[in-house]
Amino acid sequence: MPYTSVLVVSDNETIVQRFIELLDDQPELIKGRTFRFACYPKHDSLRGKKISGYTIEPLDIKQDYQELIDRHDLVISAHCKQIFPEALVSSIKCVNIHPGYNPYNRGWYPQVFSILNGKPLGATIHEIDAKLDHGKIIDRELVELKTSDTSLTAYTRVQAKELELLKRNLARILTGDYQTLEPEEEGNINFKKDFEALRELDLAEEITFQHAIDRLRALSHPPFKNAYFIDTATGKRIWLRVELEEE
Ligand code: 0FX
Repeated sequence: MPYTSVLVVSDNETIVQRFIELLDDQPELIKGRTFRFACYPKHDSLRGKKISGYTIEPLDIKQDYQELIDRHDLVISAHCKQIFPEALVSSIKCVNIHPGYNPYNRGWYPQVFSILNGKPLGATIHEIDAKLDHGKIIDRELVELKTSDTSLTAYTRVQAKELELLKRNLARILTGDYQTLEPEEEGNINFKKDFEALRELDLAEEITFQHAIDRLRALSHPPFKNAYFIDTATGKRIWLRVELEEE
């Protein structure tokens, strides 16, 4: 069944910009349907922003989901930080673009955890069900993780892959004309608190260089200040990140 009233919710400026560019480049995608773009109400740089002919509206999904059910037949989450209520995902088709290779390292910052646990990294487009990054897979592809990668260099590759998958699948998603694949296992999931727990380095911890380098490159994502240790002289945090260069 072709969808005609599409809501795209995103809190990621690059993804939303590219999504709109894709619609501008392929006018057949918008023919016969309306698109509306929204973000988290407190997203200061996206809220109210005009991109091409679209204005990014503030939207509180938890509060306004009934209106979404009444007004739209397809919701696409393109890095939306709000969790979709079960009533929403069970009433209308909801699709998610995820910067990881489901079902591995579902949830927060997949490339950070792939660097640490060696699980596959990639990008996935999937139907949303009641669990996080869990529903039937529409398309996914692996992204190479190099020994010299930091979170930033891996993420750059993942984001390019997400956009490639979006380009390849958007027309099919809009017409509902696609096959799905069940994730082969439940996989694993990481939350924001798991990322936060990695940030403080214990100067007395004895680990191998391998582990230390992996921890530091997983936390190196400029301009963010992620990894730190406490300076015993001043009691203040000292931030650090690494750069790796292949021969
Ligand atoms: O939009 P996004 O790339 O993705 C995150 C989740 O990883 C994803 O699973 C979820 N579906 C989506 C709604 O939110 O996150 P971001 O734009 O906040 O950050 C991008 C990268 O930047 C992240 O992978 C790691 C890095 N980063 C970000 C922040 C805010 C840091 O290293 N430190 C930070 O403090």
